[in-house]
Amino acid sequence: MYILSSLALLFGLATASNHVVHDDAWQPDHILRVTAQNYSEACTERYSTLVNGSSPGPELRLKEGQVSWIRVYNDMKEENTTIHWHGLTAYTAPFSDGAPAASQWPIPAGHFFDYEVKPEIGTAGTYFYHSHVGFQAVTAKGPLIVDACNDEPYHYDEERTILLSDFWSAPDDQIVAGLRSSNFTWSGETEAILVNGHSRQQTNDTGDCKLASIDIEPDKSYRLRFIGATALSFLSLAIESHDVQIIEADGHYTQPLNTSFLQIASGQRYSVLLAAKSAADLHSAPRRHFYLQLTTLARPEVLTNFAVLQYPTDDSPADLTTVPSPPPLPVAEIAQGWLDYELAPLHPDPQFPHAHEVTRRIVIDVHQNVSDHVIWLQNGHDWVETTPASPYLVDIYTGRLNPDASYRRAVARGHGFDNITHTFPAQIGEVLEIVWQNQGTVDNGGVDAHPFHAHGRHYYDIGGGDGRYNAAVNEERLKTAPQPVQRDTSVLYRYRKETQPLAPSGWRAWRIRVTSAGVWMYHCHSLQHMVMGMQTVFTFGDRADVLAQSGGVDQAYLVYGGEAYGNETWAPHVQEFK
Ligand SMILES: *[C@@H]1O[C@H](CO)[C@@H](O)[C@H](O)[C@H]1NC(C)=O
Ligand SMILES: *[C@@H]1O[C@H](CO)[C@@H](O)[C@H](O)[C@H]1NC(C)=O
Ligand SMILES: *[C@@H]1O[C@H](CO)[C@@H](O)[C@H](O)[C@H]1NC(C)=O
Ligand SMILES: *[C@@H]1O[C@H](CO)[C@@H](O)[C@H](O)[C@H]1NC(C)=O
Ligand SMILES: *[C@@H]1O[C@H](CO)[C@@H](O)[C@H](O)[C@H]1NC(C)=O
Ligand SMILES: *[C@@H]1O[C@H](CO)[C@@H](O)[C@H](O)[C@H]1NC(C)=O
Ligand SMILES: *[C@@H]1O[C@H](CO)[C@@H](O)[C@H](O)[C@H]1NC(C)=O
Ligand SMILES: *[C@@H]1O[C@H](CO)[C@@H](O)[C@H](O)[C@H]1NC(C)=O
Ligand SMILES: *[C@@H]1O[C@H](CO)[C@@H](O)[C@H](O)[C@H]1NC(C)=O
Ligand SMILES: [Cu+2]
Repeated sequence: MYILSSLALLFGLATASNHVVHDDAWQPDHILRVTAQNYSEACTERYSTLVNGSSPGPELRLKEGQVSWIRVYNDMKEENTTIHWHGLTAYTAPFSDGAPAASQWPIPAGHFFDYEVKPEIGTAGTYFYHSHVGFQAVTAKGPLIVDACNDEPYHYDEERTILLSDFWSAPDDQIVAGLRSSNFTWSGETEAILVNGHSRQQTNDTGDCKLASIDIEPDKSYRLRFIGATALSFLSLAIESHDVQIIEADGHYTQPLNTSFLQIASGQRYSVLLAAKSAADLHSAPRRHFYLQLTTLARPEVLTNFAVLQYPTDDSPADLTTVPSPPPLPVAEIAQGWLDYELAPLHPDPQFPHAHEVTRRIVIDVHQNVSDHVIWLQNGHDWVETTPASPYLVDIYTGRLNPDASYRRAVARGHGFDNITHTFPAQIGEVLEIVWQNQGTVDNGGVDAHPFHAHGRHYYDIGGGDGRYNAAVNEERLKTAPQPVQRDTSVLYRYRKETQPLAPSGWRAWRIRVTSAGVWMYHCHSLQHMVMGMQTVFTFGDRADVLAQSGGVDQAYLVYGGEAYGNETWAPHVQEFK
């Protein structure tokens, strides 16, 4: 490793970063290798994008306050890839958020990229990583756990990670082509709900797929980390004869909240405490395994799948090829607005932005329309990876995108949206209230639920409800509720299956202090909806704010396949920012 002191900086600014060649003498903290290959899940072989050869990929454990370098190899033959560290506020290093066309050029096939990831102090909790390109994240993902540098506030003997995902037998390219086609072809509903990559639909299925088994021991306490890494499914889950206590949502500790079930949407995470049964109680129980039952919510079809919570036994462990029928628990229905105005932060946050601090309210109407193809629109606009010619963050550094001019246009239009750059620009110091307003589809008034996810800093989730958002009414409701929790993904419920075209049918409201300069995607986390345009981009700060944070950057990052991206014969020229 040597320092490139002679490299000319693009903007002649003092820089906070070191210029380093990541050659053979340099070691990343973690390595992830992305491939595309045939892979069997749910008793079916499918051509899938995988991390380290499996789905989910390996669990990463990072420490809060500490920089980790994660090298991601794109070992595919044709496709681009990126990895997004879902839930981490990735503003300590530009280009490391993993959002193609927003914060970085994608990693070309045959290349690799070194991500600089630093979880902030106070963000210990449950996350995941996933590709942000096309439909790859249906399989290309894995758990990411941030460990605390000090004592955790809750105590437990052991922990288990439970990552939930979806399965389609059609490959990614076929699903994307169908969704983007003028001859629209829906992917179909999920064919299986996978628990840590395992699922079996029927006892009589042919193949060696099995139910997932989660081993626990009597008299111990467990932290179960649930990760909603589904592509589409919004799930209800419950464990036979075990109640749990929620202690964490999206990387933030909460006041303990007892519940007999969880609802978890694509992109959300919850940690719960589970007290295992005592040896004495188990002795009188009819069996030593209990089913975890998962049901899809708010979709035209209901799918119920299972996993097993297994206590030690000498004679009769659960047969993991037997699918319980009928389901041991009642099949769940949706609880609209679940935990809204109920979940409380473990410690109230003095930074919570109150109503009188709000500088701008941005209402984003979302609905589906059919033009030359079927699209999801935000205030009349769809956004997909190919919308900008080059990534916005790159354009801010090169001066091609002027967030200031974009901000002035957006404010003049009154929507908060700049229709030239297709961004929602915001200035540092603003306090935004962002309202996602659900509407019936233009053709038949259909309504869907959408898990909206924010990159960058988390927002305060100030609630949700039916109809159209009314700030005064919501403010009254907040007065009797605990302080809102911070989250990175929350559900825009639909409240009904259909209404009149464009009629308001549910809202979700967020507040955020604009502090971290950068380019942050705000989007529905359903992969199908993303492919159909349900994505937006916020830019925080102007060019000077971005440069003040990072210093100048090299050309190496500013072109597709540039010198910051390594390959078989090229050691990447990297800037280490923090
Ligand atoms: C992924 O696989 C590579 C080798 O293919 C290995 O070096 C690396 O440690 C693996 N990553 C994790 C997080 O296990
Ligand atoms: C993957 O499986 C399909 C059919 O299941 C087969 O046609 C194809 O050749 C396989 N691809 C590879 C790379 O093994
Ligand atoms: C990979 O990304 C580049 C830059 O965005 C784009 O031009 C190219 O078409 C992409 N390749 C594929 C196979 O999608
Ligand atoms: C449209 O898609 C359907 C379903 O995949 C297919 O049967 C039909 O042939 C397609 N039509 C055209 C014109 O491509
Ligand atoms: C498998 O079982 C399901 C119901 O559990 C039944 O509908 C189906 O016909 C069975 N398939 C075969 C091949 O026996
Ligand atoms: C929550 O559950 C725990 C453990 O079962 C119990 O001790 C506690 O009293 C419950 N709290 C409430 C508010 O019900
Ligand atoms: C829906 O799409 C049609 C066809 O592109 C267009 O004429 C109409 O204005 C759109 N309506 C809305 C509300 O977006
Ligand atoms: C942008 O919006 C303005 C005002 O709303 C409108 O006059 C203009 O035509 C729009 N431009 C584009 C490219 O959509
Ligand atoms: C590897 O990267 C270097 C530097 O960007 C580039 O000149 C070279 O063409 C790349 N090799 C391949 C095979 O893409
Ligand atoms: Cu959606």
